Amino acid sequence: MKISPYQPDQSGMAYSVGTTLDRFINLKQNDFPFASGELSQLLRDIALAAKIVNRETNRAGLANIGGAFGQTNVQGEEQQKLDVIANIRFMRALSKGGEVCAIVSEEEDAVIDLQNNSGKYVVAIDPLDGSSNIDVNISIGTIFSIYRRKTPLGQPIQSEDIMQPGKDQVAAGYVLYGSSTMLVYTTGFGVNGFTYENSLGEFFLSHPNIQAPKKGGIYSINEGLQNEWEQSVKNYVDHCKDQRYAARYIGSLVADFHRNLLKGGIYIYPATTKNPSGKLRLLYEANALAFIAEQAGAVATNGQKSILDLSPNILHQRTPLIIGSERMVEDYLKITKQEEPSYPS
Ligand code: AFP
Repeated sequence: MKISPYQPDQSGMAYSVGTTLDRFINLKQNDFPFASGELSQLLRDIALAAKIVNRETNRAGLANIGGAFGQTNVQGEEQQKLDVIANIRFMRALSKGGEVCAIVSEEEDAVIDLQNNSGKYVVAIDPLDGSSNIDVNISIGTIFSIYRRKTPLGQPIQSEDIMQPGKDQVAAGYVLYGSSTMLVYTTGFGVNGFTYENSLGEFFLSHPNIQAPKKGGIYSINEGLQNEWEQSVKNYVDHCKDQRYAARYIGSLVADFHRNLLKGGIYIYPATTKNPSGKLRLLYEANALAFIAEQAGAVATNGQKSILDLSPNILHQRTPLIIGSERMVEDYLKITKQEEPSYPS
């Protein structure tokens, strides 16, 4: 009888394409001999909730769960039914495991204190971003940031546990419910993307060690708001046109960001007359994407400072966001700094 030894896949072994998310998380945890496994469990909990939201999203057209819920959230935005469902799913997943002490959600007015003083982590989450796109079958996403609490375990949470700058994130990620569903995350050691295989119910590593192109050919901004921008932003957009960059804007932050991260590009949501501090939320939108961007070699700024250096003052704080390929953001800063800020009257 002929016996031949098994030849394992030599393509990077442990982290090769096709590794399941669970296995990847376990292998990464082994890199830290004193890791307790709580962050790993938290990431698994988030992945499970993402699978459930993915299922609900796919059924939205059939099951009458598209459309408005009939209430507005704390931002004054109309809540979609799936916003509410996604919020419930993530709240449940984050509260069951015991790793989390508090949650900040786009859909909740106040911080949710889980009354779990032994929980090490605080999570800030936008459970379903871009939800006004659900009814028209366009990609939507979930965005999350994870922080280690600052106050000692065993004590009630304090505002310093919640209001942390983005540079203190221990992990961040997003789920893109698109033509396929992807989970992309970082724990501060590079960015990895996992694609969901519906029939197997698993996320598999599909985009190891994502590196953003240093320069790209896409600019993403809501040009319908041009009359509300500062002159300096208009000058940059004119520069994009001079360069013949392609204009691409979905109106789902996760989808716009993901495309630009992989292909190279710049996403801009500037201050406008209606939203002088920008529209996007610092704690559960900008910070997570900025952490991922920087880990992938891209850049994120509010036009003055790095997003990750901003200290939040209020829970649902907004910020201008300019994020994307390094050289494009550099050009943005060069061009916009030549102008004094002045809103058109
Ligand atoms: P919704 O979740 O209310 O659809 O908000 C989406 C969002 O926060 C972000 O995903 C988009 O990039 C941005 O708003 C689009 O805003 P404009 O419609 O003002 O361009």
